[in-house]
Amino acid sequence: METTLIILKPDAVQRGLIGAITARFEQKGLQVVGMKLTKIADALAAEHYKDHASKPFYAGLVRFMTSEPVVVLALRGVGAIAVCRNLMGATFGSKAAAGTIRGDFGISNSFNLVHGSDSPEAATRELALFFGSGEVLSYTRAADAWVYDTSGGKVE
Ligand code: IDP
Ligand code: MG
Repeated sequence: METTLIILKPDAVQRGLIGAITARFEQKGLQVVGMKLTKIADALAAEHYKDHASKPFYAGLVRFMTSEPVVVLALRGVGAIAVCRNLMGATFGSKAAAGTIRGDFGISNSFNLVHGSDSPEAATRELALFFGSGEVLSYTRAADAWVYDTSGGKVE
C-alpha cells in the first residue's frame, strides 16, 4: 500500500469540481485517508515547489497556488502514486488524454486542476508538509472487501 498527496488546485475549487475530481479517485478504488480545505501560505508553496524554483513559470505557479483555497487529500491504495498520476493525465490540459482528470476538465498549461506526488520520496515529503500527526487516518472501508481480492491471503 502507498499513500500519496493530491492537491485540488484553486481552479478546481473555484470551478466547483471538488466532488467530480474526488469521485474519480474514489471510483478507482483509492481510499481517502486525509482531506482538508486550506489556503496555502507563500512559504509552504515555496517549499512544496522548491524543485521548480529556477523555472520560468515558478513565480506564477506560487501565486496561483496561494491565491484561493485548495483541497489537500491523502489517498491510499496499491501503487497509489502511479495510479493517481495516470488518473491525472499529462501536465498540460490541452495535451492530456481524454478520460484523465486534466484531459476531461481542463485545457490550460498552468491551471491544470490537480497536483499529485510523483515518487515515494516526494509523497513522504509532501504528505508531511500538508498533514500534521493524526491527520492521516488508518481505517477499514467496508467496500475494500470488493475493491481488492484477498481470497488468496494477499491483496490482489
Ligand atoms: P506535474 O504537476 O504534472 O507534476 P510539473 O512539471 O511538476 O508538472 O509542474 C508543476 C506545475 O507547474 C504544473 O502542474 C503546472 O501547474 C505548472 N507548470 C508546469 N509547466 C508549466 C509551463 O510550462 N507553463 C505554466 N505552468 C506550468
Ligand atoms: Mg510535478
